Amino acid sequence: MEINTKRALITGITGQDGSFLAEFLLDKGYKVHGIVRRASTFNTDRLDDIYADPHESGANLLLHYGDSTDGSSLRRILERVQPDEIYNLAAQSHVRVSFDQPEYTADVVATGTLRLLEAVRDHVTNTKREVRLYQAGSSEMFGAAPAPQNENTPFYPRSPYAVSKVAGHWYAVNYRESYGLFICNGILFNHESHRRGETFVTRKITRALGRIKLGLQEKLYLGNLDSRRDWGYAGDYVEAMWLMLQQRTPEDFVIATGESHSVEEFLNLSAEFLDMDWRKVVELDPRYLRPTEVDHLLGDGTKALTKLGWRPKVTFQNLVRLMVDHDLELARQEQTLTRAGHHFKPRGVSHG
Ligand code: NAP
Ligand code: G4F
Repeated sequence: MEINTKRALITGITGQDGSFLAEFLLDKGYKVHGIVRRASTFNTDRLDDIYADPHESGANLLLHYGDSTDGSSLRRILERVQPDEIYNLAAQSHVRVSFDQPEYTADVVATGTLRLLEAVRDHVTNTKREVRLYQAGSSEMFGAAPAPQNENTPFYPRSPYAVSKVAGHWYAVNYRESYGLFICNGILFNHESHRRGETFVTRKITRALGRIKLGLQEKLYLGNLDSRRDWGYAGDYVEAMWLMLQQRTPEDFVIATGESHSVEEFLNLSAEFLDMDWRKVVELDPRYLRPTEVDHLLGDGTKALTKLGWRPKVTFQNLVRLMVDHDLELARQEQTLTRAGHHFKPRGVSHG
């Protein structure tokens, strides 16, 4: 671990990216603070490996209750933490769900970003400290814009989620230009891992095929198999977030692999690793179709390579492999427990 005296604050620390980023920054010697929203069950599973009881001295990961819909909590946390770097990752991040909950999505993703920017603006004015902020933008903002997409491609959002991310992006640009704040927009293409939420298509596939392979589940219901995504590995992408904030001047960057695959290709490769024929177990369920789809996302990450020296390390094949292996192991554990008499209830109906 490197020696560092910097403090980072992560919103959305309990999510996939938040957990990878927290690990990455702890390794760099940062003191890491995270904002956790209150839930009736524990939502910190992804942090279990790095979380230490704050009563123990030397804990470098500290969690605070707060919510992107609650500006006063954000302001209080800023005052308490006095961060050098802020990573705004909090979001209702599911595109399909955003069609069901458009107002809530806008409140968290668009107005939540604005609340944080306002809090940072006042904090910087009052304390004269330099605070650097990373805003989690998304390739969904490109939506229907033809591939490949780069920093100069005009946005054409196709969901309430994407519209909200576009608003967050432009709020961030405006606060950078109006108040001279150090803010970078990362425009990240899809990135996955064994910690990906189970209602996103990649994890939904690897989780279900693992369970079907071991006889724990019969069918996998999916929506559109034709859309193409530029899928990378989340562990690689959090480094790019950090690199952006280490530059001399704040700029926006596309982060992508430069390679796209269809959902069907992801399915094919996952099934191939498991020696299965997915056509026998996958069925279409229109519930998983979107009113407006994004057909093809393919990023051009030339600027990130040139200016940040960033390139992805994990290939598509290795990404699928690591997710399939992880989820087959999870299914094995479930099978062992089932054989020992533990009863697993079916998972609830989801919009995933
Ligand atoms: P994720 O796994 O869905 O995590 C989202 C995080 O936001 C979770 O910690 C969640 O808390 C938190 N959150 C949700 N609503 C909140 C609220 N009202 N107040 C405070 N926190 C809230 O998403 P991810 O994949 O890690 O993505 C991180 C960020 O990057 C998101 O902004 C996402 O939109 C964006 N992004 C992701 C990708 C991708 O492919 N993964 C690509 C481009 C952009 P709970 O754990 O309690 O739910
Ligand atoms: O895995 P997805 O839900 O991810 P999507 O919509 O691309 O969004 C993710 O990536 C964005 C970056 O581009 C992030 F900003 C966003 O927060 C999120 O992380 O769906 C991928 C594709 C879509 O075309 C969808 O229609 O898979 C298709 N799909 C087919 N069947 C399905 C399903 N998606 C889901 N979630 N569930 C299905 O059953």
